[in-house]
Amino acid sequence: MTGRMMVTEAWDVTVADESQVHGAAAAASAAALAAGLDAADLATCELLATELATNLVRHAVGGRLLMNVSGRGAVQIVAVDRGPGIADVAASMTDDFSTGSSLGAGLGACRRGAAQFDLYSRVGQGTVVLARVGPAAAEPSGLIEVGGVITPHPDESAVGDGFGLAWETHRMTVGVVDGLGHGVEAAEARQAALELLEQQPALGSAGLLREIDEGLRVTRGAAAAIAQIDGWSRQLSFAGVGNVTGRLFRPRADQTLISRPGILGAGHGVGVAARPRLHRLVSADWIAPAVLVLHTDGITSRWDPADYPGTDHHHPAILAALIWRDALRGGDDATVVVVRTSSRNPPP
Ligand SMILES: [Mn+2]
Repeated sequence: MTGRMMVTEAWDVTVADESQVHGAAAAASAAALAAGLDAADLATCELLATELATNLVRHAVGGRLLMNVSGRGAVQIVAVDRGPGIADVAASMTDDFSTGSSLGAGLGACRRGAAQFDLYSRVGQGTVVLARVGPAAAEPSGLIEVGGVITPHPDESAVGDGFGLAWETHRMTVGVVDGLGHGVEAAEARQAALELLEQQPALGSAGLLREIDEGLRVTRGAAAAIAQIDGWSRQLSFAGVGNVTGRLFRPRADQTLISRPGILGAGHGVGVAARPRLHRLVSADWIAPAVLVLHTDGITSRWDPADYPGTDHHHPAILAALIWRDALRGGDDATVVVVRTSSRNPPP
């Protein structure tokens, strides 16, 4: 099984009162159009956004609706809040659990409408609801699971961050890119980097960074980190330049993966002697259970996966959204991607 996926378009809608529900639905409809969804799926996106936004107003203390276009044919909608949480998740999914609104179709209807649906809640700490819509809503399955969230700089509609996946039978390549600055020119640099990853994932982490460094010379430049996991040798290789952070969590072997300082594509003036250092790789064993978190500098380092018990039984984008919620710096594009060994199919 091989595939490619690129996540580059994003909306971040604050929902604090009823008047903002309409804006959430409008953003969902824009995301559906950008993903090329058909009329039925577009209507589902609007319904989900309306329902989830209404829930944020009625049951939380407000929150945010994050929407991403996951390549052609898929929209991801994530509602995050720091509200009271849901004490009885199973009861909240039944149809007679009303949002108290004539508009509210209920979380049960959301689950039925979405191609993928997940909900994580802790009493006193808040809730994350994930819904994915569209014919391409399923991610690569198998031994490696990936999920993430991206949000734009608050003053921009173009997103300077992005992430891309390329997978073959035994190998998963994940790239997280932060185009320098923000806005349209940052988005151009990010796009150029992700297209290179899409075209030649077989190059490996260091080789891809070298290609991206070369290819981005005509752009403003970017920070990027590439992680490649070989499921046969159970090895992770990581290479990064600039402020994209990698943290690997394994039992008794947590590790921060260090990116080199610098800007990809800005190497015109850099001496030849400095270039080979780009190739530097970090290698680590990839043995279940392992969780790799990659994030751009729109996210601080002030988060700890121990604060989110039980997320390993949920979609990986749930953990990404929790980290986003609690460590967002603000005033920049932001990306969190979670890559992990499958909790459903542990390797023998
Ligand atoms: Mn940034």
